[in-house]
Amino acid sequence: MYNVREWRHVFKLDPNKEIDDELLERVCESGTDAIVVGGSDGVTLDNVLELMVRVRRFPLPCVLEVSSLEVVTPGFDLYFIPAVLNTTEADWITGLHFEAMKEYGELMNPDELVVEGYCIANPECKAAKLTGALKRPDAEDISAYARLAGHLWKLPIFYLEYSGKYGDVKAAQKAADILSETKTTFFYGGGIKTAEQAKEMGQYADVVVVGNAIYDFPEEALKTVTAVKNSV
Ligand code: 1GP
Repeated sequence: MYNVREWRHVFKLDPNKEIDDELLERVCESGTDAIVVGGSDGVTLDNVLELMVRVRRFPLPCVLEVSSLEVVTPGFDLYFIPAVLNTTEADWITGLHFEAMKEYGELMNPDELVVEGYCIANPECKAAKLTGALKRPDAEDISAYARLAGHLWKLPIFYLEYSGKYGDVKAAQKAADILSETKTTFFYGGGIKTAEQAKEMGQYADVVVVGNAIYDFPEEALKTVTAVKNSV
């Protein structure tokens, strides 16, 4: 069984975006610790399955980040289940999770399920609009959400999500301090376009997530793996 605590870097691939075989091979052989399949828009069972089969040819963990019940399918190593800490809509905290347990609970292997406590810090991103996380948390709020995830709920993952926008490094540093005393793994994702940014966030986050840059700036995105792994 894979242990996210040992990871430093992951690439998040969007099933709704095109990636050719050559780039996919370079991404999967880059030394990244895992591929997370997930997105907020146009994610279907068909495009999830297609991407899973292509990633599966490579010997690294392949994770589905579940954004809707329709795309849940066997075949992934792990299933990341987001619970949005800073939403006002209960559906995104326990509502959809309850439906999933009711519908598929008996079929699921609990060892493969990993809850991510999401703090969505960029209210302009699609995930924020979709889940009703519309108030921008400041650094103090982010610290409180980190405590909520790490100290109170003791979740496996705290995910500071700035999707599409590079985040507040000081806030990440404070969250890292808080979570260093816990068993919660700190994921940072959002707006990483360069190796320098990856290295900067990699000083604080346990795991740095790189998404859009794979499609927009592939050469630079590939350099983020070594940058994170060399950051301390
Ligand atoms: C999105 O955190 C990930 O869920 C990565 O964000 O696409 O901005 O790299 P970017």
